[in-house]
Amino acid sequence: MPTAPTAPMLGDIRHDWTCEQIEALFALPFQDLLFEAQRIHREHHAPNTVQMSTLLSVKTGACPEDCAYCPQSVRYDTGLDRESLLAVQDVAAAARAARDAGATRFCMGAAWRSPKKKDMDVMVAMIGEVRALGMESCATLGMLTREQAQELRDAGLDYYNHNIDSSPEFYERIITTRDFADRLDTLEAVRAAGLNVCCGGIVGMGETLHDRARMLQVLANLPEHPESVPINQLVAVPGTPLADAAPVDPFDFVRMIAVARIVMPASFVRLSAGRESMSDELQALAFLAGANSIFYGEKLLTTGNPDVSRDRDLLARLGIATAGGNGALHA
Ligand code: SAM
Ligand code: DTB
Ligand code: SF4
Repeated sequence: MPTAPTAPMLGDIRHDWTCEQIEALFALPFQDLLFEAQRIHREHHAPNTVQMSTLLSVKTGACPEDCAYCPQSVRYDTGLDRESLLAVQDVAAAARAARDAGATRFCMGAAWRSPKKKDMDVMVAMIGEVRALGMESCATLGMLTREQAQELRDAGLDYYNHNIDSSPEFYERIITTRDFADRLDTLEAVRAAGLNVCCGGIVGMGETLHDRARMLQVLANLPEHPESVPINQLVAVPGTPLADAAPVDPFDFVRMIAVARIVMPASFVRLSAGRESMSDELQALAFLAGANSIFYGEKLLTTGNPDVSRDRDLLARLGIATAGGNGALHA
């Protein structure tokens, strides 16, 4: 006998979120929202555990794109020295140091619109070095064709980071050199190659609450949820068009993490850029809201991140252990 359709429950893996439903989550009293987020977190993840990735900019500055938040765009004078692609052995040494410091994933970023053939050969070699250290590998190199995504996968790449950054509607106000559909095309190519997807965005660029809800709606309604969802707080860099953007209300930032946790229950939600300026208490709230991964190491790509000693101290004070993306616990 056919059973009557049941209403979806909070905590179900769904791909049919309406924007109104997501906005309703944002409108919950703060305590109710955090309670739901933490409850759902515990249904899908080991509590009191975070995964740590270390970033390295393997090619810095002089990017042809005009992303208004980014210190690496060639169009803004941010005082950044332009650097050519790093040598493979230097990247291998940085990955080894990151592993020895406790990171389980090494993420290589390049300020490209998309990689060229000769860049791909070097990236393949770098990925091989990271995998040989027993670490998970991640790269963020701009737009990829299906063939490039497959080449990276064949080289042993585990994750590809490519953020949608904001809502489709707000996107064109922060980037004019590519469009939202380009981002989705690359995400599709990454998925088709069998790579894990790391995709999120930025809070604090002047977007509305509706834009934040729309961004999460797009992510949650992808055919598969990204395995990793970085939520960045804008690092307002002097010289970029967003240098004077108004700071985000810390509780609104925590709400963003909590709603991401609820709409993508099984994904790792990464408390990403912006931690250097966050208090320990705010970071603790973000973990309570369901964040379970961080970038670890003194630098993000070009801007600062908390010192390793501060992070170790914070995690110890909160009783949080570190774990690999596969859930394997480390010391
Ligand atoms: N060029 C590639 C691309 O755009 O996909 C990869 C590197 S890019 C720096 C990776 C991501 O870093 C961006 O999509 C954005 O979400 C984040 N990001 C860049 N600058 C930032 C800033 N000032 N504050 C917060 N997040 C930032
Ligand atoms: C992501 O979402 N955040 C990271 C990573 N993916 C590549 C990058 C943050 C960059 C912050 C500005 C900078 O350091 O240049
Ligand atoms: Fe270039 Fe990426 Fe920065 Fe945009 S975010 S300017 S594509 S490095």
